[in-house]
Amino acid sequence: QIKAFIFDLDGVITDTARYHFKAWRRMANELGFDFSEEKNEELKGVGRLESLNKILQWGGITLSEEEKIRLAEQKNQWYLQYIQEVSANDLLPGAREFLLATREAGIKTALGSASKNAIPIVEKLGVKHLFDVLIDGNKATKSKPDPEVFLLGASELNVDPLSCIVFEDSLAGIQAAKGAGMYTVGIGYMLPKGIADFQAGSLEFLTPSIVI
Ligand code: B16
Ligand code: MG
Repeated sequence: QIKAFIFDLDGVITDTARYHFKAWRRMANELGFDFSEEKNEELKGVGRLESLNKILQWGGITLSEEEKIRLAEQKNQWYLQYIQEVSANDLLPGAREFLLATREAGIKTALGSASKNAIPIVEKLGVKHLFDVLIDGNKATKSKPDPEVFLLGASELNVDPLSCIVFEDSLAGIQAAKGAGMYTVGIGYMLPKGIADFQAGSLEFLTPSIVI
């Protein structure tokens, strides 16, 4: 029996990927190379330092750990500037309604994000109170595809991982959810076919009873 829904943030509740892309690209450009939006797909759901390592590899650049930390910090400063203006208008279609319907159906809700900035973002979006539990990149130390973020969500909600459904837009995130033994709902159009147990373009035309 399904007791909880766990939601990824970026790509499911809101679209912060474009701001991450803008900031990482600015950093890459300063280092003298560029990368495409298609490549950016590989960074979705992946933590900050892992993302940086991938980008540096694409640019064929090797740096010391201190230099990497400095660059990751610089990228985050730019990212924080870009997300200043985030408001309820930036919720993806149907996100708020789906969260409300989930709670009305008596199903618990958790946020399961790799982002260290997830909590200020859900505050700006005005949906923080719709989550029973918030797991972000400060609580979860291992990046998706490690299942840690979702297992922590289940544990804080006090439900069996097998009673949870995860809503995810990224490949790393779907792999993380599967590793946690959870049923997966893929959101968006970027996932390879057949990866998630159930696939939908957005939360807009979903109801909790369709996915259970
Ligand atoms: P930060 P999610 C992830 O969020 C993003 O998809 C990913 O692109 C980003 O690098 C990661 O958070 C870390 O974000 O730099 O803010 O800590 O999809 O797991 O909600
Ligand atoms: Mg995501």
